[in-house]
Amino acid sequence: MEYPFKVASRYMHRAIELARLGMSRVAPNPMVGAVVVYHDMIIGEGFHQRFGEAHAEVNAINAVKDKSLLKDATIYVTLEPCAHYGKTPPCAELIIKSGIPRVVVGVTDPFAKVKGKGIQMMKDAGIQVVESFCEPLCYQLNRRFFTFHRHKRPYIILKWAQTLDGFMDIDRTKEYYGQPTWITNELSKVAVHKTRVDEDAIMVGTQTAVKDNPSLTVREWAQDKHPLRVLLDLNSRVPRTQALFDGAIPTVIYTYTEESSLPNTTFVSIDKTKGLWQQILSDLHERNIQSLIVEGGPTTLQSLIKESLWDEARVFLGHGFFQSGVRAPEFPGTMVSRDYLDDSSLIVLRREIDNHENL
Ligand code: AOF
Ligand code: ZN
Repeated sequence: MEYPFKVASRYMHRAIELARLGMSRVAPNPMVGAVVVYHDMIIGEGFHQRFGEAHAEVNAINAVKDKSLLKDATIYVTLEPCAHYGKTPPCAELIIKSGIPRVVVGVTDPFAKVKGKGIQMMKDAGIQVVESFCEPLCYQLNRRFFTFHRHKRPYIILKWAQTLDGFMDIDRTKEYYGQPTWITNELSKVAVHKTRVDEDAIMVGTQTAVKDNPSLTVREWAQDKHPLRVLLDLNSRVPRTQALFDGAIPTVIYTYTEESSLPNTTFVSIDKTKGLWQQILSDLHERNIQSLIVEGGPTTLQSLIKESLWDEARVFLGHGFFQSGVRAPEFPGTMVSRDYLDDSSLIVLRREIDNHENL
């Protein structure tokens, strides 16, 4: 069906803007926005505001003062209206009952209980449904949620800092262990901690745990939750004295060997004969982890890049040169943004940006 794209896309963009207002309050639900339009006028707006509370469509329809206008209105929703009785009744049913004759949907809901059923319910009731409208934008809005449901794994964000000449670290001898090498600046540090607040889990490999002794907690940004800490220590080479074993926050450790339990720390045995990442990522999926930041080191990052198991890379680019040391990965994807942080910058790369169906 032809659709008046220019005008209509403005309403979908507004719905996306509204959806974003739910950021960090709705997880593990997606961010969703809705706009009700009557003869090119917005007569109601809403978004999913908090996990467990009303869905976007409910708030948008409730906001319409003169309900008699609904019988000639269009509702724009960033995500397919739901078809299931969850914490709230189905939105598709609400739309049908409201008498709205036209629905413009951004993207189909990948959640097994919905997945096309909401759209079908509305079509069966005689509603005109426009599907996949501004789909790439609506997909990007909830890329963590989509990756989690479609691919049964968390959305993977690679993060590293490198010098202008492409090094992540100097060649450190043992006496320099325990202190991360300084590449960027204070502002970058704040940005890293902000990133941690937004994601569900954060992982490092053996070498980083040994050399840097990271605690992987959020310290430079106000937080009410810390991401789950994940350590990849297959051959149990990280000393128990390192910060990751302090039990301060929940921690998962993947290892080939059987391990005793420690407070707040879960050891998960990896089967050497099966795919490593497959086991780790499905275990994280079972733990309801929708997004994972991988903060190094080079071996862990390269391994994920080689397997194409990543979605986004955030590279903090410092202002100096090391001239020798540990090489950073080549930029693996397409650059989508660059933010300047004093004399450093944050470069964001994506593995796939256009054809999201194949992600
Ligand atoms: C919508 N509109 O605004 C949102 C939807 O536990 P519940 O009942 O809140 O349902 C959560 C699921 O509903 C969530 O996983 C996703 O599939 C869908 N979210 N659907 O029609 C909304 N937030
Ligand atoms: Zn709903």
